[in-house]
Amino acid sequence: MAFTLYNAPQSTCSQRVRFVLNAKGLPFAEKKLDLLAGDQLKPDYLKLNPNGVVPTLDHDGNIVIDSSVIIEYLDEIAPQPASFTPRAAAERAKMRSLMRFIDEMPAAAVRVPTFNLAFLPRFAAMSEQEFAAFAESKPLRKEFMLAMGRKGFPEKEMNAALDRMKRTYERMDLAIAESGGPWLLGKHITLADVAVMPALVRMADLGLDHMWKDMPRIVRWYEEIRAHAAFTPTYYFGSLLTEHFPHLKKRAGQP
Ligand SMILES: N[C@@H](CCC(=O)N[C@@H](CS)C(=O)NCC(=O)O)C(=O)O
Repeated sequence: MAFTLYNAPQSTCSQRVRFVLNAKGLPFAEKKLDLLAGDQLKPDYLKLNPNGVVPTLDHDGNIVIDSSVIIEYLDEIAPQPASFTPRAAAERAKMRSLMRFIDEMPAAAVRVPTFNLAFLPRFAAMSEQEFAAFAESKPLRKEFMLAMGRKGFPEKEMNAALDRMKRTYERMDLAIAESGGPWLLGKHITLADVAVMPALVRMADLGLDHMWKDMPRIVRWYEEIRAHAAFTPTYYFGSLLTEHFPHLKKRAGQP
């Protein structure tokens, strides 16, 4: 089996896929796209992924797009040594409904503080025309870019995104309490844990992890996932925004 992953080091959606590949010990070639330079919008890449986003997985010529779909695909084709999907249908349903929630809530919400706190200086340097053309070129994210504009999302939008993150932690806390933890669905890590992981890592990277500091079940969950053998190879140097943008280090409490 040969895998090529088109992705970006700092992309949260890519990090989900790298985690599962690493956890399963599946070797993969990595094609790194520069998202700020627009590699994801080049015609050859759009033929693979018409959404113009990463990640895209090429498995022996089968092209699979969308990180949630890719991690389910990987778990189906390589269920050993470690399966990330519960055996019982009712538990699988719980996992999938959490994954839908995660894609709709934190995966989307985390983009607002990410863009406002990390990427904005790049966009602010563009002319109005350059920025409009840049937004126009994005098949999936045109409206998002236009809503943000060169000045960033307004405070109301930022607060709403942070509130959606707060509701995510509450949902995670409830799931862990119900399942007995330490993972969302109990004793075994599942794709739902992998799906939400990059959003929490991103919030910590942006210096916003105080939001769950008084939630011991989440603190423990976060420690467990950081201690997983797949975590370090997934978050190689360049995967965190603080490693790209020095102005974020202070926010994240780093020297
Ligand atoms: N639902 C998609 C979303 C993918 C996505 O939004 N990828 C971001 C990086 S995390 C991207 O490629 N952004 C490039 C852009 O907005 O132009 C997935 O999970 O794969």
